[in-house]
Amino acid sequence: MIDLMMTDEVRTALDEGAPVLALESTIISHGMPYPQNVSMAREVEAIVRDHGVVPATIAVLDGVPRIGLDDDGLELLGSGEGSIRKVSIRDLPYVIARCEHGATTVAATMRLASLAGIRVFTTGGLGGVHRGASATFDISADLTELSLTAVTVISAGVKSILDIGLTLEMLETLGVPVLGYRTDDFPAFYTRTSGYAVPLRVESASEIAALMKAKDDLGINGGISVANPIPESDEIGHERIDAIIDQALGDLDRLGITGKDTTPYLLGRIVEITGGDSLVANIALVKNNAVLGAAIATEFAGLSAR
Ligand code: PSU
Ligand code: MN
Repeated sequence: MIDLMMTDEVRTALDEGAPVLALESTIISHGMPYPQNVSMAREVEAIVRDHGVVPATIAVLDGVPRIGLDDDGLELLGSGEGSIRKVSIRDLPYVIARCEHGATTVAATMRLASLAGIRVFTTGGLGGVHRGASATFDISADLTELSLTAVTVISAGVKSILDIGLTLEMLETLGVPVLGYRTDDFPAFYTRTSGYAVPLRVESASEIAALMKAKDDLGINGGISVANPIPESDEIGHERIDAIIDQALGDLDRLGITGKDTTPYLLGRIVEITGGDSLVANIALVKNNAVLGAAIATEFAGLSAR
């Protein structure tokens, strides 16, 4: 088994069966500008602690998978963009073997969380099927990982830089429960609605924990996607964000950017075009997801203790 380096706080909580919530690091290194990314990471950890749950931000530093980071670790991830590789599943063995730093995507964070024994994980947005994927085959490994690894991932849905309809179809094919938290409409990150119906609606964290347990008891592999809409007060309207996303996608095409650089480029470009408004929304929805993630981790720890 690979050696994982855990903070004392995380190790103690896991030993005691106390709730732990995993947090991802690509969102820090490649999803937001410095220094807002580092303050976001610190604030999210504080929110999780305020809810009585131990936060475990996950990344690879000097080739060592880290489960829980100290302040210096967060600062390094946030400020060292060029030297920090974006690490999805396929990249994990590479950065570990080469003793490099890596910021983990949803897929890679899920896998490391699961190896550590953590079952609940909060992020901003999920990767998915990119627009035009019928030609490019660009489908995030986040989706395949959700079919394999038993971690519940709380996100604000899927950005319309992706093909939301195809992403939902793919999740159905992969057997992944997609739960809308108090919503009938699948959220689209900056907006509370996408126009696509949410496959399964839930009302509470305890309902989600019960569903996790039922899935375990059935022996069904894989994770769960919980879609939690951005708070109304932080939403960016459809009229505005749709046009901006189209503009950013046009710029992407013109520059010929493809593959793993696609999502980081689009996120950065959207921040530029909105004059920072998209960043404010992004930070708000991550905090909102952390609150729900902490509640689910608490409920699931309660069920497991019985
Ligand atoms: N969506 C966001 N912010 C992000 C990402 C997605 O709103 O930071 C990141 C996540 O780490 C996600 C990854 O796992 O992008 C997906 O990248 P790719 O499509 O290359 O798999
Ligand atoms: Mn991709």
